[in-house]
Amino acid sequence: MSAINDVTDLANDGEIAILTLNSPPVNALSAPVRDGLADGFKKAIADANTKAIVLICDGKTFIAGADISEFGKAPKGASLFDVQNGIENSPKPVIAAIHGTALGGGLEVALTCHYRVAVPSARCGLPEVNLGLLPGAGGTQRLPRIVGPQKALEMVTSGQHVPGKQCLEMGLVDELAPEGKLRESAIAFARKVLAEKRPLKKVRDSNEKVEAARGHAEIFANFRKENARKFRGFLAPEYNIRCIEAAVNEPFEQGLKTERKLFLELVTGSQSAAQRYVFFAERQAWKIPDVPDDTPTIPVNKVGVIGAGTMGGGIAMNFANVGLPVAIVETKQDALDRGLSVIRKNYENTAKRGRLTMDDVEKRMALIKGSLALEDLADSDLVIEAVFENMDVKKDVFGKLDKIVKQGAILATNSSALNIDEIATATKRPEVVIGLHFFSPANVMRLLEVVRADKTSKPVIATSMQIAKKIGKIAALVGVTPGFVGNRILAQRQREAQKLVLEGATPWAVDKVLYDFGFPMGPFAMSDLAGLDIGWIKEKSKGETIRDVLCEMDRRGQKTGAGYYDYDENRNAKPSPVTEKILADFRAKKGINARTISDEEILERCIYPMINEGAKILEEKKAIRASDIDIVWINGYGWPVYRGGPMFWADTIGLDKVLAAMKTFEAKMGEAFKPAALLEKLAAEGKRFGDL
Ligand code: T1G
Repeated sequence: MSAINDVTDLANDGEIAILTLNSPPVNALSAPVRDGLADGFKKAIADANTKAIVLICDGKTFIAGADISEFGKAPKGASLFDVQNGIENSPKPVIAAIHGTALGGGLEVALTCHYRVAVPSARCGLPEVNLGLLPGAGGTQRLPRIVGPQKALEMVTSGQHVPGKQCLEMGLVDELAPEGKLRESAIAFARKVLAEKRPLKKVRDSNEKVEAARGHAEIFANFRKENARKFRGFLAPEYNIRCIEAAVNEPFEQGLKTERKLFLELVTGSQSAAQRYVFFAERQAWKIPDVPDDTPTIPVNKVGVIGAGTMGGGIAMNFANVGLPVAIVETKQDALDRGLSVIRKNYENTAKRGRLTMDDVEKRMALIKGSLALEDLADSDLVIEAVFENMDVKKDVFGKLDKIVKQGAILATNSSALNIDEIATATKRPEVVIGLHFFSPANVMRLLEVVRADKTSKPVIATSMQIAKKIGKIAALVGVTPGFVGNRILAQRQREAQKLVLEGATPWAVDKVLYDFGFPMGPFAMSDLAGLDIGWIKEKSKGETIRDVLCEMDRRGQKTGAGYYDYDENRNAKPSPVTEKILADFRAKKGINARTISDEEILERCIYPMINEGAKILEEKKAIRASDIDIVWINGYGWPVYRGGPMFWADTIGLDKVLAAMKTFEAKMGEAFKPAALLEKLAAEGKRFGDL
């Protein structure tokens, strides 16, 4: 065994050279790794005793792509293309031995090897699109030559990680090795290649599948049409499609040039910068400065959920999905039956879409036990309360749990806004009380706001973050403040959206500005979807707000066929002359002269107060870092990921610009636009939230 450099070793097993990478955490193609590969292959190829070469990685995974942290920096070390050409043009067979994840540049390197062997648990993919990019090292030209253009389109625009067995079926790998026996299997395979004098298979030369698709432009037209809604606002998916088109319509080298040109456009663009920021922000969010990784955690093997409504049911599914038994408690049998049947229906729908088997459905339902007695939660390690959003109701439940549930268990509330410190006062063990704020539908939405109360212990925080990761959530630790981070910031946007409509804008004009900005829908369409009568009490309604008037007229949203919008039988929304009349009457009653409001003012008044509130949240230390606020808004409130989140976006447009506009609005509209001290300070110092 000889060290090529700090991250690369070269050894021989007889006539087989084994080049091993060891660059934790994920053997990313950093400069040292590229140098190691370049020198290692040169040495092995030059060694007369070596007849074939196996490329393998130590650690948890094969190469998981280019080193994302190097993007935007001056290139150093060997170029990836030179490394790949060195491998592909090797006069000796090169076999890639894949475990963990061969992703992005990692799979692209493997695709320049002549053969690939993988363990079944391995997964291969080109997920660059999730970083606002495309596979820029030949992946868009080589992948369709193996799996065909259609499958290549699906893989590069979804970023899916394809399991080993499927990779074998698609021809992405040539053989599966038994788990734990990858190295010896790859060496044996290399010997087989030599013994059977198999050719040096270059993927670039296998053109059958791309030639077969030549002249079938409908492949791409249909794909674009089928995915138009999903790809809306993103640049990268379209650029990936163009590269696969080039693979079909252009010779390999020309296709590589097209890929390079489009890659450079994306990597220097704002969308990829935002999505790369989000990649690291999602990983930063797990790190809590005063709760180190070695903080002891509480074993959670049994979960209790109180309330089998929409939230309670969804929450329970998260735990059953990862094999944890859940007891779900309701007050009445019919409510319990209804809750359990909704859970079963959700699972059965997922099975109908082929993402679960009926056996999976039964296994998960078997893990969810219904109950009418809180006492059945006595032995739970974690109890999550999801009852009606009322402080007295919650304190009553926590008081009861305090008497029933075993010591050491975590008592969590799914409150979306209430003061967790106050809820904790209903118990004698506030140190185990924490907020676990799920988002509806709780079994689908990725975000979990973990709300740390004053007395919440570090083991409870560490355990809650760990559980969040286990159930596949993106968690952000936030402090106790009304509405926590997400809803507190949302309130700013909702307030301004309502005011803009009073001043003369139409609900659909406001919605269009935010929809075009990249949100899945605007605030008024969102309200119609959720129902305008949430928290509305008919007896107390006095027509004081637009919503009151709409609800009094039984325009309660999609469910009544009308709200702010009118809806057809397929729930398609269209602007409503009735709502326009209601608005005009309402303004007249309030003595408001409607004015024309520009899209720019609508956007600034809806977004800038959100950024300002984010700054206040940071000032008050209710969020650890600005990127956590971005993670909350991207994963819980539909902020377009290619804009990086409100705080990142503010940094891209310039805090001085946000501050200036806030001051202008403050002068005209008062205190609501008073700039946060932190915003003033950073703008004055020419700094960004990202510098904090
Ligand atoms: N570059 C740099 N750092 C990376 C990295 C990468 N590609 N992948 C992971 N890390 C860091 C990550 O920040 C974290 O650091 C640690 O590794 C563990 O990651 C030319 C242009 C491989 C499935 O998109 O999907 O190739 O927080 O917490 O959950 O065409 O990481 O510990 O300091 O996510 O076990 C394409 C990205 C790149 C794959 C492992 N590749 N990575 O998941 O660990 S672009 C990707 C992942 C490219 C070429 C193009 C996942 C993983 P820290 P982790 P995990």
